[in-house]
Amino acid sequence: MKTACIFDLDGVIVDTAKYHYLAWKRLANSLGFDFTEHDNEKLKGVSRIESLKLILRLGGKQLSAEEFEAALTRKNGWYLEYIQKIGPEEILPGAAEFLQSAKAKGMKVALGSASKNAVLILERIGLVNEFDAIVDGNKVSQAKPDPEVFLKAAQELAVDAEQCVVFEDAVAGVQAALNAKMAVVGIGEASVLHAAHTVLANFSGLSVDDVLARLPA
Ligand code: B16
Ligand code: MG
Repeated sequence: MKTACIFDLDGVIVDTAKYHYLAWKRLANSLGFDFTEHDNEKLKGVSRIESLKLILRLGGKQLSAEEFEAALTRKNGWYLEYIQKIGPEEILPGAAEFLQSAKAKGMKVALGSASKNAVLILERIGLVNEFDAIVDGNKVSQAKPDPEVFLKAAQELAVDAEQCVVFEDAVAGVQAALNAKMAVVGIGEASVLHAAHTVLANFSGLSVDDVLARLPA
């Protein structure tokens, strides 16, 4: 029986990918190359460090260890600037209502995000007190598709992996949930997230019962 929901943050609860993109593009431009929205798709769910490695590969650029650290700090500074303005209006369609439907059913809810800015974002959008557990990029050492973030969330909720349903927008995140032996609902396009047990365009008009009915028992 499914008794817990674990939500990814960026791309599931809130659309912060566009702000990550603006900050990475600004960094790439400052290093002398461009970074397109198409390339940004590859960064969804990918940790900050792995994202920078990927961008540098795309730009054919190498940095010393000090320069690499400085670049991460610069990018995050710009990202924080961009997300200063976000509020509850940036919650993705139906996500807050869906979260409430899971809680009303007595399910436990956790956040499982790669972002080190997750708590700040949850505060800005007014959802920080809605979760029974928050596991973010500050609490894990292995990036998705490693299952660490979701296994830690299950541990904090005191439930077994098979009791959990993960909601993920990224291919790496779907794989992380499968690696954790959890049920996984993709949020986005079925053609991209085909490994998930089921895929929704978004949460609009759906309750947790609607979604549980679409999962294998
Ligand atoms: P930060 P998620 C991920 O969040 C984003 O999808 C990814 O683009 C970002 O690089 C990563 O968090 C790290 O974020 O720089 O804020 O620590 O989708 O796992 O909620
Ligand atoms: Mg995501």
